[in-house]
Amino acid sequence: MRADVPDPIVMGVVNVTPDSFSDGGAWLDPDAAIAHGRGLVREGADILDIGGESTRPGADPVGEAEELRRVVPVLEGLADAGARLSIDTSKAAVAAAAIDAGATIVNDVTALRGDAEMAPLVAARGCEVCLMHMLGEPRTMQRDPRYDDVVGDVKAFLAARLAFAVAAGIAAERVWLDPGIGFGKTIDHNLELLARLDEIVGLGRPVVVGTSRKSFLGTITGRDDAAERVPGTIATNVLALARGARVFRVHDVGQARDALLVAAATLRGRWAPATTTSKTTTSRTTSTKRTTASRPS
Ligand code: HH2
Repeated sequence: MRADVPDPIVMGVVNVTPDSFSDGGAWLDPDAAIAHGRGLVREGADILDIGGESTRPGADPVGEAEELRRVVPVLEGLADAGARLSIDTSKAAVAAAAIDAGATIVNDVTALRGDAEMAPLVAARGCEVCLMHMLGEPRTMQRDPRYDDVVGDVKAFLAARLAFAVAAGIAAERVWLDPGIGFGKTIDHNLELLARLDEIVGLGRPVVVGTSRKSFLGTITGRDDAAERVPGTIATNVLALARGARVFRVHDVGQARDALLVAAATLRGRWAPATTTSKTTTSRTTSTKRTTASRPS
């Protein structure tokens, strides 16, 4: 098989939260979060996705002032880190402050449904926006989720949200789409979405996948400790790449990046050597940085 595979884009997760499912509390201190983000860039992150509110199943919402207090110093501290910055929020005021601090991507897990000011903000500021599918809301989303056909339903939802964004003045070229793995989905739903991801890719926009360390991987492999779910994460990333996904949201950047580069080279039947630039401090592997653009069209 030889395929025209675009360069995978690695989005490293920086959770500035006390309660994220896999690393809650680890980076709540701004200096620790900034050091972590810089480490992810050394590991090869093209984008850093900074979030101040957990969306894990059952998570309680966070107030705007607290979310701002968590993320703004971290964004400011990472503005010169060497990666594009993404803000993981559904609040327009948080997104606006993040854009002022250097973010150029808004990752909205409500797909512009959570705050009526979000679509006009993204349109006016000209940033990229990731629109994610979620059934229900984080507090209740894992209570017996049901679909007619999960892939058809998620695809129709994303098409409708893309149309909404465009009608609100957001250029279609700036919209990324995400099936929302784990957001109101059973294990079977997640696997079906990954197996048929090419149907979501068929919408013609860059597809983001966020499987990293998620609980369905732990259930399949018997790994209760989220940090031990990296091989499972990588398996899903490589399969998603083969089905056309473009952006990979991961906690373990160096390992995912290496797997994606080798998988992309294999699918293409050609490769280019990456340049070793530094050793990472966070995962003890040799880190390299590519020079590819991280702005999909
Ligand atoms: N998953 C999480 C958060 N944000 N954004 C997108 N676009 N896609 C995802 O799959 C996605 C996301 C959940 O992961 P994490 O941030 O590690 O956990 P928490 O929400 O508990 O902070």
